[in-house]
Amino acid sequence: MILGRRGLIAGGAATLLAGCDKVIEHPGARRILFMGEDMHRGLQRALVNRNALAPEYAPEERSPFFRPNGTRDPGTADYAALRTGRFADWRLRIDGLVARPLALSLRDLGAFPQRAQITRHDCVEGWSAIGKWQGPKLGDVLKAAGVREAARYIVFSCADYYGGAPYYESVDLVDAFHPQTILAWALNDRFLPVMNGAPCRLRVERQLGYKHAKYLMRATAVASLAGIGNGRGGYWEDNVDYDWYAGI
Ligand SMILES: Nc1nc2c(c(=O)[nH]1)N[C@H]1C(S)=C(S)[C@@H](COP(=O)(O)O)O[C@H]1N2
Ligand SMILES: [Mo]
Repeated sequence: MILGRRGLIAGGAATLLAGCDKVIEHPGARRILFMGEDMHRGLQRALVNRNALAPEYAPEERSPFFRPNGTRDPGTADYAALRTGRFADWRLRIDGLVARPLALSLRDLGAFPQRAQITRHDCVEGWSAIGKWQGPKLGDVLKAAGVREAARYIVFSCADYYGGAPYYESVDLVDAFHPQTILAWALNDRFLPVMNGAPCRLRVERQLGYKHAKYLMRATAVASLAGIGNGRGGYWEDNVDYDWYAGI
């Protein structure tokens, strides 16, 4: 990076700045970056754009059935036990580069301010579905955990294995703190069905479907994706060469 992160945008939220190397990797942002005097303003605009909201829909636009894709049931003994207990013993661990590691129950997630949003899910395989999701903002949960300065990404570990490898995903802090990025525990005003990721899945509405990790077990703040899986930031990124940044 050319400028000091701190000097870049006066008063800019650390949450925005933290994702900024990744923004610069975007070809458009790179072009803006080298436009000399406009550099500062251009970068600011690039960051602001990443915080634009995904479209939201009316209740009657919801799909009658939110079709599942990928894993429909993790099928492990651990998951079966959690499911049998109606997820009372499930905890979402928030750890890594945080000041206060957390282990959150569904009740804990419900105690955060809630956000509900009716959005369209777009899968790379060429289908989409509209549903209403509810849960706390990931950003609020991360603030409660106290994400450290050095953190650049949040890595989500899931309960399921896909083709033998654990499903995982990651986002940078721009997406992590996006107002529509939530830890959803409800779909269409009911607890998540198992096929859609019970008890909790990520909704990261500016990204394609495979980034929306289901069956969440753990969210880890890290400085680098190296050494996690094959180091490319997610199951599909590692195995099928999907883009890490799947912005829509
Ligand atoms: N843990 C986990 N998360 C996952 C998947 C998966 O197989 N396992 N599939 C992904 C893909 S490709 C899509 S399109 C969506 C599907 O979400 P849905 O099953 O609620 O339709 O979940 C994503 N998240
Ligand atoms: Mo997908």
